[in-house]
Amino acid sequence: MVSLEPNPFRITISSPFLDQKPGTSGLRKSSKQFEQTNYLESFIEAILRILPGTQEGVLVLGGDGRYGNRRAIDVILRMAAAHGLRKVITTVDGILSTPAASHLIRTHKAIGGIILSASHNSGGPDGDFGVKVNGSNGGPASESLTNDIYLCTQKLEEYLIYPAQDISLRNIGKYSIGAMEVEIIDGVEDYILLMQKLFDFDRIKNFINRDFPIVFDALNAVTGPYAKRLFEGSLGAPEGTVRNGIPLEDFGGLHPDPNLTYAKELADLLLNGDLYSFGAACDGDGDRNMILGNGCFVNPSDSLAVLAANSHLVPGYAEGLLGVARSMPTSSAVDVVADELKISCFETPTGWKFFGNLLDSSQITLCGEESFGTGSSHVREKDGLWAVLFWLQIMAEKQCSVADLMKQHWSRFGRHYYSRHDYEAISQEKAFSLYETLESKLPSLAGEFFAGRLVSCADNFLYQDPVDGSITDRQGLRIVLDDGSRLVIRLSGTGTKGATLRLYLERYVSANGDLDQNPQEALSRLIREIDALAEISSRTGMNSPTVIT
Ligand code: VG1
Ligand code: CO
Repeated sequence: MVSLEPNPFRITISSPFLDQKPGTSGLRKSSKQFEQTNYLESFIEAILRILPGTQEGVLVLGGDGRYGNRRAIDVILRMAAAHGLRKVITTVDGILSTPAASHLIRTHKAIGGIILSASHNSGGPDGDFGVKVNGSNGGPASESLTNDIYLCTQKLEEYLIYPAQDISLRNIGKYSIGAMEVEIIDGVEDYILLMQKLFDFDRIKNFINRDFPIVFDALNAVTGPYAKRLFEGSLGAPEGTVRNGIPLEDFGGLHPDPNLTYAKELADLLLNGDLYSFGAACDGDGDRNMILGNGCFVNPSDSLAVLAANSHLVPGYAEGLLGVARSMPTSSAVDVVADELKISCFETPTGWKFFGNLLDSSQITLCGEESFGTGSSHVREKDGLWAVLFWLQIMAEKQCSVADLMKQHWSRFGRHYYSRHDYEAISQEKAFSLYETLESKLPSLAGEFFAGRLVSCADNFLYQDPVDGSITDRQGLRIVLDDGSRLVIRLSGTGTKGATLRLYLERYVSANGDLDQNPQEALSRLIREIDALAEISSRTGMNSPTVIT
């Protein structure tokens, strides 16, 4: 057959370009770095060489709408065609949330997906860009796949790409590049259908429209179109329920990180106002969620525990949970629930990829991280809007407020006072030396007293995957005390400026103890003593953390 298309170009690259392995979820750098000649292209070349099944395979592609998305989609389509893929599925305007991408990969039996997002990092020409790679199970690429992609970038000499093509992403439709088909679909619809299978929309609709006004902040990022169709469409909430609902290239200057610092407007509405009974926000790519009630902030570790304890009220989970999992720094609140439900509870390193094997082998149904991430076996990513619907369904069934639900939970299971302190943009050198010095002190801590309690374990967390036996070590320093209190310190794998040090603090108070303290006060002794031991303020020169959750 005669092809009217020109052959793909071979572009020579001079030197290896990645200075370090991609972090917790993909490659995340400043937009400026991604604009360097052949930078994006080199990473994509490595992905397309390493991802199994590219010949004749189907790939899912989209992003959170940030600056750089459109150009990246164009480049990836042309490179995918040059690598012999049969088809790439992308979406109108390239808008695709991370959980929706995970769902599409699974339903279309794709070889994987490329999601263009730096998640909760800021966007725009002066912000960050990122490339996440997902495998055929719909989840973030495994450690070994990420490693192979990284090694491949170190010896690349050329990449393959088709010359520029004219493909509009404005409407749904089909195009071709060489022998490859490009299908542009509505990126929202399939996701809404999936949610309708898991939740009882009629009951939620009745509940929120009776006397339970809700508000959702999309922070000008990817969840806007999804949330509008869900809340203002299917669930009949009034127009205006979704704030900042149009994805903007620079997120309108907002930092799309749903926490009390960056989603301040929403937090004020709920914590200092009386207009709404429930508020929620998601991050740039839609996989994180923050839950607020009137006068009440829900700690994400507690959120996971509440979902697990009440899952029988949600149609999609009424048959019970296979098991649960949490990342190591996440509080043990869900462990207590799992105990009572008599199901297993796994502790994994930070990063969603570690839940993949447990979900795939049907050992768990729910999982979560302290970093505003909760999810289930319905996809292989954490899912922000799913968590919001889960909360709404529980409250619709129990006819109660967020604050009441939290009180009920603690008075049944006890309370895990919990906080995360982030020290952002400190120098790499200072961060590494602080970390290494603390690590060297750990062996002598075991059996000694710390903050008035005996230290029962002090180590650097090592994880052995229960399914494939693979070992991942050095996943965070932890000090565990004999009353269950825990202190964890790790360095972030998603920051782009210097290093970010994360300190996680946890203290358990049983159901008959004082459940009504301010978390920072309840944790004050641990905070003081870890600062002295790890020399955080003296070494960083910072008197307080950048963000407290
Ligand atoms: C952070 C969170 C981690 C999360 C990761 C990706 O990583 O702590 O729990 O899985 O971001 O989230 P780190 O290494 O910076 O602590 V997302 O929403 O950026 O995909
Ligand atoms: Co995210």
